[in-house]
Amino acid sequence: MKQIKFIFTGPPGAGKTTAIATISEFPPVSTDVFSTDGLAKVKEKTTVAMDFGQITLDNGQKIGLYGTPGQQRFKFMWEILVQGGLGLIVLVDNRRPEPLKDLEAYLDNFADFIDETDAVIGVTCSDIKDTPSIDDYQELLQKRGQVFPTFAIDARNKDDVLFLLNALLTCLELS
Ligand SMILES: Nc1nc2c(ncn2[C@@H]2O[C@H](COP(=O)(O)OP(=O)(O)OP(=O)(O)O)[C@@H](O)[C@H]2O)c(=O)[nH]1
Ligand SMILES: [Mg+2]
Repeated sequence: MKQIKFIFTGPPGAGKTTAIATISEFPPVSTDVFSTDGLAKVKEKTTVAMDFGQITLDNGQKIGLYGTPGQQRFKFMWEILVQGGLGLIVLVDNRRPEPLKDLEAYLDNFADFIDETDAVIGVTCSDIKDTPSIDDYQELLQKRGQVFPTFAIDARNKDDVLFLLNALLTCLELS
């Protein structure tokens, strides 16, 4: 059975590297380096190229888990990473000043890929800041005519990340 490829994207600190590490069946390949810019105040390290992990479903299907860098300056990697991808997981960090705008920016940046595939959205860090609410995200998506499943998740929690993954598999009719 051929491995399928899912891509995790979203702003810096949203939890892409963490989510992949949480569910990968082997320690993921990581390209994190110490942050040298403003992000250093928020977290020590940032992804400069990609994350790569893997999970095998009960039916034997292997899913490659690819994480993009969040920072705009590594945007050139995004197009490379989506090649051959089957679905997109957008993580949004509710702690950031304008999470709804973050979501819009990532949906716009990955618009071509989403047109060909499908997406789900995970809102992280709602334990720290509970606004915007999931209803606010859904309202925005409805306005855009892009009604993707949206859930509050903690990227450190295996069940939460698996739930998101399963939602994407269901959308793609792979489960
Ligand atoms: N409190 C809280 N912390 C979270 C949650 N989800 C993730 N985190 C933490 O947020 C941070 C996310 O960091 P990364 O996984 O490196 O984020 P990233 O999206 O890969 O960031 P870049 O590679 O810089 O784009 C980690 O310190 C996680 O432990 C959550 O739901 N609640
Ligand atoms: Mg990362």
